[in-house]
Amino acid sequence: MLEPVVAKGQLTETDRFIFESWGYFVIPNVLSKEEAAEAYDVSQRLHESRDREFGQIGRTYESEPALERLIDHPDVLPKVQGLLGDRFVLQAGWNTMQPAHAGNGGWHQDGSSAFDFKDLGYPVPLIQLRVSYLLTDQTVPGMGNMELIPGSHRSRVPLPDSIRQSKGDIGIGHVICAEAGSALVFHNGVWHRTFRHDGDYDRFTTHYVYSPPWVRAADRFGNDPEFLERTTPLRRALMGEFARPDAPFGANYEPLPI
Ligand SMILES: O=C(O)CCC(=O)C(=O)O
Repeated sequence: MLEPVVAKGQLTETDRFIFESWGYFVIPNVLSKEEAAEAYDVSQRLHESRDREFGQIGRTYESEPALERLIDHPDVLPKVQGLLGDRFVLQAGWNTMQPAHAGNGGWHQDGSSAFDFKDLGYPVPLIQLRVSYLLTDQTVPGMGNMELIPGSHRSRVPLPDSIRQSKGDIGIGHVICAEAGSALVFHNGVWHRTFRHDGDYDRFTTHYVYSPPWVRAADRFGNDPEFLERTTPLRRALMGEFARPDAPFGANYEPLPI
C-alpha cells in the first residue's frame, strides 16, 4: 500500500517532497492511547450540549487542557514550522463529531467562501495548514476516516459537480487508515471529505489550522483574555498576540519563541 507516513519531529527533505507531491502526510503515534482517550472523553463532554449530529465546536483549546496541549505538540509543530516558516498563527481549532453510523460527508477544499483561495492564483497557495488528531482508531475504511485525493491541491480543475452533488466515490480517493493518536497534516487545497462511519460510537477528530500571521482567525473574533493570561508565551504568540514593532504587518516581528 502507498502510504504517506512520516516520522515525528523536524520536517525532512523527504517529508517536504511527500507534502508537495500528495498535499498531506500522516504522523503515527503522536498521542498515546491514553492521551487520545482523554481527548476523546473531553470531546464527548463538549458535544453533549448539541444535537447528536455531525458538527464542529471551535476554540475548545481555551477551556480544555487536553486540547490546549495539542496547539504546539512537540512532535508536530516542527513540521508546521518546516512548512510555514518561523512566523505563523493558529487560525482556528475545530473539534468535530461524526455520529455513529453516519454516511460520507461532502467533498470540499478548505478555505473561505467569502474569498475563495483559488482566486489568489495557481497553484492554490498554502494558507491553512491543517493538523487533524485522530481520537479514534481508523485502521480500516468505514471508521469515520478522512478521505483525501492525493495531489488534488495542484489540480487546475475542480472536482466535478456530479461527484460532489452525489457525494460519490472517485477511484483516486485515499481513505486514511491510521490508529487513534495519529496526526494528519494537510494543505487547504487538497479535496477531502469525511468518510462513512459504521461504528456504534460517535467519532471525534480535533483539528488545528495554522496560517500566515496576516490571516484572520476563523474560530474567534478575539482571544479570551483569561486564556491568554494563563497559557504559555509560545501559545500566546500562536494566538496572534505577538508584539509588532510598528504598523500592523508593516515590518518584521520576532519569530515564534519555539
Ligand atoms: O470529519 C472531520 O472531522 C472533518 C471534516 C472536514 O473535512 C472539515 O472540517 O473540513
